[in-house]
Amino acid sequence: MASGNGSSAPTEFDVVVVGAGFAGMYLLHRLRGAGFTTRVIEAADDVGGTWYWNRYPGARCDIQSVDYSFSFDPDLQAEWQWTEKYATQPEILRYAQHVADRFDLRRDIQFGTRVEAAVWDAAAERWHVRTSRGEELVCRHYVMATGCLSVPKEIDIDGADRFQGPTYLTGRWPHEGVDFTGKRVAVIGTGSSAIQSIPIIAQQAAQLTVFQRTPNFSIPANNGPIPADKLEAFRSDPAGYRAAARMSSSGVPVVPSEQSALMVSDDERLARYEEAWERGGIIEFLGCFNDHLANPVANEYLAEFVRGKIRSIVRDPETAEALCPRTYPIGTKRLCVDSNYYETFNLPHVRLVDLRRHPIVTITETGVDLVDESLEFDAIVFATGFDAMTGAIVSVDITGRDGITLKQKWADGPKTYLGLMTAGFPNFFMITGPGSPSVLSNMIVSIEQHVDWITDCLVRLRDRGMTTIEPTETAEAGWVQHVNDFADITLMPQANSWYMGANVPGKPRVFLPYPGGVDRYRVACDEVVARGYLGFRLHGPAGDQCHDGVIRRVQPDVMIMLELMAQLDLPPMDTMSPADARAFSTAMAAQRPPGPEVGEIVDGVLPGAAGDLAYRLYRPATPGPHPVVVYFHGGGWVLGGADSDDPFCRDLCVRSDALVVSVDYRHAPEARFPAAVDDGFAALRWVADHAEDLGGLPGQLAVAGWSAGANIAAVACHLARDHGGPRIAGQLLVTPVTDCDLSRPSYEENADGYILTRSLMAWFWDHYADPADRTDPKASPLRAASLADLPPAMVVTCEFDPLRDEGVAYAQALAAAGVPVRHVAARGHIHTSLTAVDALPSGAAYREQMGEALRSFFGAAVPV
Ligand code: N01
Repeated sequence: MASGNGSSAPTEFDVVVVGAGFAGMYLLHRLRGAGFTTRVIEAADDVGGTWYWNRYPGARCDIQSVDYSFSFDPDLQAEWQWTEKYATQPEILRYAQHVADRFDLRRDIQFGTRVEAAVWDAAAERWHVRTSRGEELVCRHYVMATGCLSVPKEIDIDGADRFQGPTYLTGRWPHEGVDFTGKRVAVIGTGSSAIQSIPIIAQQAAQLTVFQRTPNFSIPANNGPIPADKLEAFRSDPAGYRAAARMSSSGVPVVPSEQSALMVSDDERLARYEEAWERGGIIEFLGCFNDHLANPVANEYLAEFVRGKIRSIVRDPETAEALCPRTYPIGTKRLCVDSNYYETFNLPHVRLVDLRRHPIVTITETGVDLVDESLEFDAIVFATGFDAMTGAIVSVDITGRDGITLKQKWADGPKTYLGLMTAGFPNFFMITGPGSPSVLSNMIVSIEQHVDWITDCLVRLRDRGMTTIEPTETAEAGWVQHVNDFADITLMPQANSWYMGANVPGKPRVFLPYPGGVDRYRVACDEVVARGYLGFRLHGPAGDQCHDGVIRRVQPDVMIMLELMAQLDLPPMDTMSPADARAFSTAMAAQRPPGPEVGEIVDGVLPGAAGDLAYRLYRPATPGPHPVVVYFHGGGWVLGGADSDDPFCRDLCVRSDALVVSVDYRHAPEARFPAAVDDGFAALRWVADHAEDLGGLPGQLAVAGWSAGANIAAVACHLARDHGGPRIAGQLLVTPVTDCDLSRPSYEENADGYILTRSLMAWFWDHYADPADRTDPKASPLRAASLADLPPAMVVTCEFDPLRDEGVAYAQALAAAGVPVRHVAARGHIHTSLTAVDALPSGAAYREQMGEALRSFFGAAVPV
């Protein structure tokens, strides 16, 4: 039973929580309501967390106050009135104190106490928690609600402790405030904390010198009363407003733009930027087009717009240029929100020192020595940031199963399942931990979601007689992979940001928060529960339970595309006539990005097996002659034409530096098997014979194809081997059809939901070939009597493709027959995703390998 008095006697609780910020407070409230005995340990002498410690002048939230407030209690929502659009630190702290009073939270919070260590006792299934007061608390569940930006980064500037005057850390500001009147003040750092405090310090100081190592992008807060439309939207339907926030990407109910910054005129783009600049809001500003964080060109438009604003505000051109960020994409470091930051540099007593040009040698007793100048100060403010996301968690010595500490486990970066738990540490939870949306979202929304998830979890465990819960290694590794995959399709990893741990010397460079959005994240967390706590091991007197698995395996950009397609509710192609299916696929293709520029595109006609066939030639921009790739398009032998894989052919042309000749063939059902392969072989021969005329290198010929086109490419290699040539240097088979057997496991696993379904594949086969013909090696090359003496191959298969296993089988059969073969298995991809050039960035790495393979077929020095 809880004593609730903070006495030194060992005391047992259901749950011990570290931290009494917004997360710890709401968790205490929920756990109490669910009947769990709970003790919260807090280092400060009151509630508030971040807003208790960060009292520097000008400290405000960069999320609007209406959004940055609890939603769990309608009465609390109704009674609290914010005074400004962006609340000040004192007002937010008052709000936290009001919440503590209103729900009588303080009686279960032990203030002025740090947790120093926590050790898991496997036999007793309890955590032993030691505090700075020498107490030992015992609990079944242990929760770190310590915030993401709560441990200041160590000051890593030589001589920092030599300075004889007062020094201040923005994250540990004196409660009584600081009067800089008449003082010569140095501010080191230009992150959010500095950008907010500099204009206020400048109002008091006699001289202010700002030391900047890396400039930040900042937009004006345009603070004032809460915008009337926002207030009205909230007041008229608080529940609906909060529900929209929970299912938004950022935790703020903003309707995101669906338009690319590249798809509008320069004037329209600029007008949109001006409007967003005036309106303010980091989410709205970055989101005024949908690709600022994904497309470098779009990003640079926005970055240059902000640089233009800086130049227009700051009068001294040299200072203005120094304030313009250039070394990372905008938004990949937290965008700052300011009130008169850039204007402050127009004041005569304010100076900017660009540390890239004038580095600090040391801090001295009286000031700062630069390489080329000594400066004297009365006070120094360090606005040097935090050991973000992991710093506070590993600052407690946490020891899990088998004596492994969390510091050891996270030596190469944090590993969590959903940012909520970590394998090897049963019954240990984190609120807004690494791997969750946390700092990329409105923290209050993310805090409420985590608290609700954890409380519901503990209730379910109790109800079902389970005493421990812990993620499996498989589930955790899968989630870490998913977070990295998501980060990799954005520009975020390009910055040396605290999101990457890059601000702390020696910290592993890992993307820390989950970049997939609050909405998707919530869906994943709920799905884990709905699937019987997928990826968690539950244990207790009632028995053991483990549904092991990975919650998100499809590549994130592919997942988003599938979500969008599901919303469109398109009719299945296999319910259409071939003519309608062709019209439909042509209409879909018209929506694609065009693919890269090539040197030249030429359309022509060549003789097929029974009449003329169209071809489209893609010539590299480099000087020729070039090796030649004969390419066969996908489309299940029913759809498509010489130009239907245009973006992919352009991409192959650029990456392989080869001439790509995409040749058409007769389609089913009008021309059934073997018309397509006969045409394919005839086209191959014609191209081989006319290579020089086309600008190709004679004898430097390869084939490539995708899907049914890869089937034709593979069969063409058999026919060339068996019927006197031409000599083929290599075959690139992308998700090939190699066999007519539709019962392989990949057909079972991926029967539905990944665009190429089992029924669509059956529809293609039915149009293409009679059942009796399908086992013919010209239809099912895997069934050929021999695969020996075929050209070297690259076979690419996709994890979520019904055709995966027959592709794997073909690669294995080629290898067994002595053919040099490289099999590339594209993790998390579907049948159609690798050819979606520019639409799905996660496929680019595989296309690069395809380009390398083609070059290697022609003898270039690249590994196959
Ligand atoms: O910290 P930061 P912050 N020598 O890490 C510089 C949130 N927040 O406290 O970039 C010289 O952003 C460092 O330079 P560099 C918000 O999420 C929110 O300002 O490493 N300089 C950088 O300029 C924010 O992102 C609000 O080259 C050194 C600065 O110190 C996060 O907290 C307000 C240095 C640190 O900037 C952190 O913001 C405040 C060295 N040795 C904070 N070491 C709002 O809600 C570091 N620097 C508005």
